[in-house]
Amino acid sequence: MLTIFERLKDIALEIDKAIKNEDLGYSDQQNATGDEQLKLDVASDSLIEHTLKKLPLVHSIISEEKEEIMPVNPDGKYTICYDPLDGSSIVDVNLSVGTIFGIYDRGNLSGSGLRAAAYIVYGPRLELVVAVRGKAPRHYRSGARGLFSNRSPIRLNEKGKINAPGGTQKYWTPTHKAFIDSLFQEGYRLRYSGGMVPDLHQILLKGGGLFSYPGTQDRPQGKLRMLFEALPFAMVFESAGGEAIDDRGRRLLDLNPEHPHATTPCFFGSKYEIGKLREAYGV
Ligand code: AFP
Repeated sequence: MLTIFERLKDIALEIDKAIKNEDLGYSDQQNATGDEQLKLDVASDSLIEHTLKKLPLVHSIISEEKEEIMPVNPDGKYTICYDPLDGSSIVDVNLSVGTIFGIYDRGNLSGSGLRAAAYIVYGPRLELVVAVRGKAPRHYRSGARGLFSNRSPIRLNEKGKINAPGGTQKYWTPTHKAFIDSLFQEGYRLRYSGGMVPDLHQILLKGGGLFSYPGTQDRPQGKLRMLFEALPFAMVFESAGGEAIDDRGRRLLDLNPEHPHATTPCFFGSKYEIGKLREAYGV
C-alpha cells in the first residue's frame, strides 16, 4: 500500500502543475455519464491511468470518467477507483479542486472491500490525505519543510461548527430543510464551495461539522458516486473518529453499489451532527 501512496504524491505534483499552467477549456469529449469533459479532466485521467498501470500491486483500475473497468495486472491485489478531477466545474473560477482514490480488494467493489482511501487537494498548497482502516488519517502538505511534509494525524472533535449542505435547495425534502435550518439555528456556519474535496477537507481540519448531499426530488439517489467519492470519504471520516451514513441511517461502508457508477445520498460528520441527523430523519 505504501508504494501506491508514494505514487499518489507524483500524481499530485503533475496534476497540480497542469492545473496551474495548462488550458482550462473544454475538450471535444464526454465522460461515462455524458458530461462535457475539460481538457484537464482528460489529462488528469490519463496521467493517473499511466502511473497506476505501472504498479504490480494493481489488478485493475476504474476512472469516474470512464464506463469500463480496465484490467492492469492479473496477479495484482487491488482495484483502484478514482475521480481524477473532482469539482472540475469550479476550476475555472480558481477554487480548490481535488482527486479522490478508493483502493479496493480486487473483485470486491463495496464498502467492505475498501482497503484504503486517499485524496489530493489542489489549493494554495498541495495536500494529500491517506487513510487505512482503523488508523487516524495521515496528512501531508507541501511547504517550506519540503514537499509533502508530514503533519499531525487528522482527528475530529465530538462536535464541530461547520454546515456544508449540498444539492439544490428547492428540491430538498421538508425533513432535510428543517434539519439544515436547525443546525443554523444552533449556530453552525455555512461553508460550501461546491467542491466535495475542499468542503470535506475543511470539516476534517477544522475539527468537525456536517457535509450533506441528500436524496432530492431531482436526484432521489443523490449525486455523489459511491466507489469514487462517497466510500473513500466514508473511510477517511470513520478513521478520523467521525461517521458517514446514508439517508436510511446505514454506514456507507456497509453498502454495495449495484454498478460502478451508482450514487447514494450521503452525510459525513462528527458524532454529534450525525446523531442529530439520525434524530431528524428518524433513522
Ligand atoms: P463537478 O465535478 O461536476 O463539478 O461536481 C462536483 C461534485 O460532484 C462535488 O465535488 C460537490 O460536492 C458536488 O458536486 C456539488 O454539487 P451541487 O452543486 O449540486 O451542490
